[in-house]
Amino acid sequence: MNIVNVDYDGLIPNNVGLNSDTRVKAALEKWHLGYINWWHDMGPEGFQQSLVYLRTAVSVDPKGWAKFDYVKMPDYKWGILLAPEVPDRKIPFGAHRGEKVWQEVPGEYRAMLRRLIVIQGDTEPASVEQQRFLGKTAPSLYDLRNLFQVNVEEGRHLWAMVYLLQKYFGAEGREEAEELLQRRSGDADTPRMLGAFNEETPDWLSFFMFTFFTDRDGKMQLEALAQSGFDPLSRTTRFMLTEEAHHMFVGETGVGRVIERTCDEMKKAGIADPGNTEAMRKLGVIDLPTIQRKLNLHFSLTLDLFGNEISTNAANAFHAGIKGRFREDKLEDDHRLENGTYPVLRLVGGKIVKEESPALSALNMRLRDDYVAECAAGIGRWNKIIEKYGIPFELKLPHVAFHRQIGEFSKIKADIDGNVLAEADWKKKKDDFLPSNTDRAYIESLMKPESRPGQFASWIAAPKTGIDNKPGDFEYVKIAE
Ligand code: BYC
Ligand code: FE
Ligand code: FE
Repeated sequence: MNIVNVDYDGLIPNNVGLNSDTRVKAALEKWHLGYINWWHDMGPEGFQQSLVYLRTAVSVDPKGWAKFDYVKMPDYKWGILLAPEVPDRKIPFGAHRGEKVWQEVPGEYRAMLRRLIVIQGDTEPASVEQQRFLGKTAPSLYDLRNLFQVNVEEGRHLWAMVYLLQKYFGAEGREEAEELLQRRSGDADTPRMLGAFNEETPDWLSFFMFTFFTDRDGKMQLEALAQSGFDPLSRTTRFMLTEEAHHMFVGETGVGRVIERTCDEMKKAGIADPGNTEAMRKLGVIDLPTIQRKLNLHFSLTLDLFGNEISTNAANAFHAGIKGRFREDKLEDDHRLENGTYPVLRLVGGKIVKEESPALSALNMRLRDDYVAECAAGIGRWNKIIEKYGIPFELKLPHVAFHRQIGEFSKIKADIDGNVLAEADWKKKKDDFLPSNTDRAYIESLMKPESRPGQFASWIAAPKTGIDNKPGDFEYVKIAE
């Protein structure tokens, strides 16, 4: 069969030849029932009968892989799509560097691979659960559509991992696939696996911050897995990355539009001091210091997703050829890292210091550094908007030691500049750094739905262009009564 085109005939669109793989096909069709039940229970609240202008993957050709059309979300074609096989691909790093990539799970790495796939899989439905109430307060039909686009694609990402579990991990894999539908974000007894995916996404500014910061962790982790010597994992994550770009676009432009609206209102009202929160809140926009506090929260929560700075798990996964570095194939070194070192920020005698650590153990740190650099570039673009209005305010990334639950700095309290604080000082200053109850209540008060085509809530600017080049007043969601 043609690997670029997708078989759309069955229940599960795919380019993995599911029709001739009856065992896996039957397992997935059974899992599909559970998935749809999960979607109805934990997917977007309401709007299931509405027609949403969604993009669906219909090919894996990078030049034209998607089509746009009105779809009811439960009818979305959640397919299993692998990027085309790279002929003669070799394992790009680790002890097996240069050997032929694996098409089957190497026995010795089975447990490690399964764990990584399950963790990756767990985050996808978790994010949908976190975002499930946002539809009710969407600031426009354009944003509502983007939310649902992100949601259905995160659903597809779950499919991508479940396919690997069902195809390559036998009974254990089937069990894991079931459990992915059982855990619930924020649940006291059966929470999702990683901390940030049990947090709330209570409002749309959080949603935009989440898609900017947390989906970007998704991107980094997928990039690292796309390098994998286990070829089916590499191919499936490579295709996921094509979808991921839109999620980060939603986040970056979403926050950018909030900033623009705020600056515009400040200028019009002649408010010179960005710290004059009260005046800005009277105008129904989100003041820049509050945006900074939201940013501090989401950045710090997301840093925890990189795991410990020094990690044997990460070292083992690299050594095994299972999880590589960001753009491993573009890096020029021995790709084995058995000798080199890498600078790591550590806590030594209560102080934050940079230490050279064995490169292999420092791989989480390295991926996190690549991540921080991308975040910083995005924030630079947000600051350009503020600058354009001539407003004296600059958004900043907080120090990596700020507000951490995982790793070196989870044992201390630090401010956003990385100064270690005594517990009492932290308590006093916390509301300067993180959204306070008052901030949350204010933002919540703004969350009123706007469902007229082409109209936007008071606190956010219109986007520069439409989705799929649609005009400004396009009806992205036809809301069913
Ligand atoms: N929360 O050796 P360490 C996405 C545990 S997002 C709770 O440092 P490792 C998406 C750890 O499990 C991308 N526990 O860990 C975004 C270990 O426990 P065990 C998701 C944590 O393995 C938006 C112990 O601490 N994909 O796709 O080096 C929307 C020792 O830790 C946490 C992946 O994460 C935590 N944050 O690094 C939708 C890729 N951190 O096993 C989707 C797959 C660590 O000793 N996962 N622990 O009991 C991985 O590569 C790694 O598991 C991690 C952790 C990078 C997450
Ligand atoms: Fe995803
Ligand atoms: Fe995503």
